[in-house]
Amino acid sequence: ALSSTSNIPGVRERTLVAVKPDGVQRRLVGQIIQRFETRGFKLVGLKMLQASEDLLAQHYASLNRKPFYPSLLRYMNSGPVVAMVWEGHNVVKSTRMLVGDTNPAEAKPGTIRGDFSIHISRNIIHASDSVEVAQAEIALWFRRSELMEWECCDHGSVYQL
Ligand code: IDP
Repeated sequence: ALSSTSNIPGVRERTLVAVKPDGVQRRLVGQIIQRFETRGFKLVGLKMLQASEDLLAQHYASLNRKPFYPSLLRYMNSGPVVAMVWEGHNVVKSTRMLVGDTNPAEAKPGTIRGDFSIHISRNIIHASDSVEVAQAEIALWFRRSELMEWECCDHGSVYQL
């Protein structure tokens, strides 16, 4: 049964999610993880860390000319973050939908940002915005040995019988 359900295209897609320092401070880690679990996605990596300036500079390299870049790095470096890798069909796009608009004022109720945050400079969570970016971000944040290969027992119920 595992081999047939694993043939669904893109079922091994992965994305990087990080609860930012404000989300950790506000004790939202559990509720955030619960949304991904109840949706049916599979957790394949999880750790708490204090992100270094070097890691953050690489992670946000594409934003390094933005006026908010210095304060963004200070914010992300201000305390521990919880980084995770979630796996499943279409997980990158579905996660962006779960997370909501970058600006919480635009994020719909029901999304993580829309339910738990107010201002763009403290929007509690990061999620990769494309499959290619996700691959690069996972490689940046996690060692291969920190990523688990495992089969969820409910795989067939989540995808197909
Ligand atoms: P994303 O996190 O939704 O992918 P990006 O545009 O990649 O959005 O921006 C990365 C992060 O930079 C945002 O999540 C937010 O924390 C911060 N940021 C983006 N735009 C602004 C801004 O105009 N003011 C302050 N912080 C911002």
